[in-house]
Amino acid sequence: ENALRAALDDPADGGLSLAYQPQLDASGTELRGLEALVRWYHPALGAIPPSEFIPLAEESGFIDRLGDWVLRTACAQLAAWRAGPLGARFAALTLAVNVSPIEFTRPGFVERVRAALALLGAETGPHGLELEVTEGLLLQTDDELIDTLNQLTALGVRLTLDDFGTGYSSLGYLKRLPITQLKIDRSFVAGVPNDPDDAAIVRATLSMAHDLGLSVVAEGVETAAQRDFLRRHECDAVQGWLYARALTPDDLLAWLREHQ
Ligand code: G
Ligand code: G
Ligand code: MN
Ligand code: NA
Repeated sequence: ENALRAALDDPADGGLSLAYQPQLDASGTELRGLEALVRWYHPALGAIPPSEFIPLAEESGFIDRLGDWVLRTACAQLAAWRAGPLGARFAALTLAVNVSPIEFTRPGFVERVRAALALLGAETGPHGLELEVTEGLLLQTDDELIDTLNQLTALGVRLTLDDFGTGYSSLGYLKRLPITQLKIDRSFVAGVPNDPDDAAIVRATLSMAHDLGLSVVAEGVETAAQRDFLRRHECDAVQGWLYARALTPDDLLAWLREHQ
C-alpha cells in the first residue's frame, strides 16, 4: 500500500505504465480500438498484477488517484499518436479505459473525465473514449449513479459492460442504464465452440445484445476456432492473444507497421 501510494506520487519512476491491447473488427483484420491496461513494475518488488493492486487501491481509498492517472495517461498517449507520423491510423480508433465502480461514485468524477477529454482535444464526441465498467457498478444503482452515467453519455463517452455474465446483477440494468456495448468474458470465450454451455451462453448474449441495440466485443480470443465461431454468430469486435497481447506504446507502433 505504501509502495503504491509512493508510485502514484511519481508514476513513471514508481514503475507504473499502461499497455494497449488491440481490438479488431468482426473480420479480425481492421484495428478498431485499443484497451488501456495498467501495469506496475515495482523497482524492488518486481511485476505486480492489477488483480492485486487494483483491489488494494480500492480498499485504501486511492483508486480515484490511480484511475485518474490511467485515464489522463491513456488520453494523452492517444492524442500523441494522433498527432504523430501514423496519426491517420489512430484518428478513428476507440480508446477503452477500465474504471473501478468506486470511481463513479466519487465526487468530481465527471469533471475528471472532462479534463481527460480535453487532453484528447475534444470535450464531446466523436473522441472515441469508452469506459469499461464491471457489474459491480450495478449493485449501487441509484439516481445519482444514473445521473453520472447520463452526464458521461452527454460528453460522447460510451459505456461498455466488462466481464459480462460473471457478476451478480439482473438484466434489468441493460434497460435502465445508458450502456452501449457488452464485453463477453473470456471464461465463456475459452469454451467455444466445443463446450455446449459456453457456446449457448455466447450465442444467447450476442442475440440478446443485438436485439437490445447493443454491440458486443469478445475478449480472450486465442484460437482460430473461437474466431470462426464468433464471426459466424456476428460478434462485432474481437480482442485476444490470437491478434495481439497488450503492448507497450513502442511495440504497438511496431505491430501497426507490421499488421495493418
Ligand atoms: O490484463 P490484465 O492482467 O491487465 O487485467 C487484469 C484485470 O485488471 C482486468 O480485469 C482489468 O479489467 C483490470 N484492469 C487493468 N487495468 C485497469 C485499470 O486501469 N483500472 C481498473 N480499474 N482495472 C484495470
Ligand atoms: O477484465 P479485463 O477484460 O479488463 O482484462 C483484460 C485481461 O485479459 C488482461 O489481463 C489481459 O492481459 C488479459 N487477456 C487479454 N487477451 C487475452 C487472451 O487472449 N487470453 C487470456 N487468457 N487473457 C487475455
Ligand atoms: Mn476490460
Ligand atoms: Na473482462
